[in-house]
Amino acid sequence: MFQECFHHSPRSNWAYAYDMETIHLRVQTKRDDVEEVTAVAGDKYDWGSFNEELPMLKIATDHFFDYWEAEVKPKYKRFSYIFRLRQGDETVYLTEGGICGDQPQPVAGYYEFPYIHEIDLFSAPEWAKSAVFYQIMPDRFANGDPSINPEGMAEWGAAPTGESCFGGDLQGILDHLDHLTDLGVTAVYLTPIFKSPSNHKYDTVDYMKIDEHFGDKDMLKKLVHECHERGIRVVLDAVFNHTSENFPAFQDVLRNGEQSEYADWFHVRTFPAEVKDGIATYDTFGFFGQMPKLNTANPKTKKYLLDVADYWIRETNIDGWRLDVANEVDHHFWRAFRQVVKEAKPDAYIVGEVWNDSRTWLLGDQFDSVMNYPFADRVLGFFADGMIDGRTFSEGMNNLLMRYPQGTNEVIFNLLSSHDTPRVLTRAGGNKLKLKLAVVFLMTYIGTPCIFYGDEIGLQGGNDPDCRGCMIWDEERQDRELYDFYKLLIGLRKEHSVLRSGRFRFLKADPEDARIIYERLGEGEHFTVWMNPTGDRTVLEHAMNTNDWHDALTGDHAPAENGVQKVELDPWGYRILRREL
Ligand code: ARE
Repeated sequence: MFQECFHHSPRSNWAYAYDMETIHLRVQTKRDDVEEVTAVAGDKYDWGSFNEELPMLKIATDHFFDYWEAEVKPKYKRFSYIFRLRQGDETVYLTEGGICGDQPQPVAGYYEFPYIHEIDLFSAPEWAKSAVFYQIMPDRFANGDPSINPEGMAEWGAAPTGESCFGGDLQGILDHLDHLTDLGVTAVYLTPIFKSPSNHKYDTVDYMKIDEHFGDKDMLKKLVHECHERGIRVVLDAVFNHTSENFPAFQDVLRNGEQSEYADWFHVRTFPAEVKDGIATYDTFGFFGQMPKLNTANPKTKKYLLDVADYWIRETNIDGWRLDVANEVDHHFWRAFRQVVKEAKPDAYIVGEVWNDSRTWLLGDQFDSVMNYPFADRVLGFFADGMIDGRTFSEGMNNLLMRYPQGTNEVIFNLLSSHDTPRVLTRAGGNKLKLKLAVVFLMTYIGTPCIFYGDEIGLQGGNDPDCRGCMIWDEERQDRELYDFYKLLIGLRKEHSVLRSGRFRFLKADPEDARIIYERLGEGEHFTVWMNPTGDRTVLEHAMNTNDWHDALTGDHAPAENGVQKVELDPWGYRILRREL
């Protein structure tokens, strides 16, 4: 066996408490190398207990490794353990002290899970696990109150630019809640709404005031109330990494330099704070001098921002925060942020914008979730670009799944497009069939899905600002067939909990073949999804030892014949089969 490929670490995504009774253990081995992995566990205060053998299931395979997992339910919330790995007649033990040929006597060298503390559990709000999110850019959704239109407003529907405003506002969202209710979404994420000079509002001037072109606090309270009446939660965008250059504290620094009482609210490298030859003498978001970076480690700055987060929850009853450029703000701040937010509303949802591996923010002490852009990259790379085969796609998805604990995967914020990326239909080259396969995957995969406004009616658009076009409300100009498809899949996800919390596994994902089959397996239901991302009709077969399968969308019986399930698929077709357990 390739022992150098063995890996386990007694923490993070390798050993974690899934709930108060259950711990998940994971081990990595070289792909197709090891035949059997068994966890040998016991209570270190009861040496006679080390006879509990837990067979581990191979739950995922990526390009290099197999991943094995076992569930342990220790009697006293603690246990020690090692792993036995076997290949043919070779058996070795993987321990914290290294690799042994014989089972070491407990407990020297054994891994430990010392104790399951409820306060340490990763616990995201239950509602977020079954939510279907809808992202709205308020300026582009609907103009409900022309009396607060911005100066020089562009005509609704004109091509968006980096500067153009279109007059969308909170009243406009309120006026169109029926659209959200009918579509079936259960949560909205609004891009920033606080006072800002830009059309995107990611450069805040006043965190305590809603931008006058969007409405006011009472309008937000009314919108949140109406959303709640409809079972829709509301998440706002917190831009705490930086402010606008017009933010009063930064203006004071520009005027008074080092003497300013706010000098340490920012990261000024050399005074005077200024932009010289296009380069700022202070840290910024990116290289944007108009977005000075906040020093969130400064106790006064920290308190100011935490008070903002607390205020809007308590004042308007919002349900959570999306955290802008979250990975560039310090962890101490986010730990304090979580305390404040969960104190204000225990089931508030905290979703960070982090485009990369987010393990250090998802240990339970900071975020509940992150925007899963790696999911979007892999899914669109497979269904939209069509450049990889099923095996490569499964390797990418499995590698991403194994990055996080199961509880994190169940509530991670899965998206295909946002205000920062091209729209799905544009990414799919205008091919609706490719888009539909990506959306079927989004809605039947593990994690909380989010739809970017307008994707459901066929809006197109490339990179920012093209992806931020105005919503189309004339139904004659909407793609109503596509809308009905989104509505159908959202309804399917909401109806079947196995699509939210069931185990995900590829059943077919082969080299040189784009056709895939995957399953979602839960307590009372079993789903299999069959996909043909090719231009040819095909028949997929898979051994299925029961014939009580039905089409999950039409209800038609889909019996297996002689233990083999056969599914005919059109070019770019899919089928979703379901059976009761
Ligand atoms: C826009 C244009 C710029 C232009 C600028 C001029 O995109 O090309 O030069 O305008 O003002 C906001 C606005 C943007 C604006 C930007 C700067 O929405 O329209 O730019 O401010 O003024 C990285 C960060 C990630 C960030 C993206 C944009 O990691 O946090 O870049 N996303 C958030 C918001 C944005 C917002 C800001 C941050 C600033 O969601 O909407 O922009 O508050 C890879 C990398 C990622 C990178 C990603 C996208 O995947 O791994 O780290 O994200 O590409 O570039």
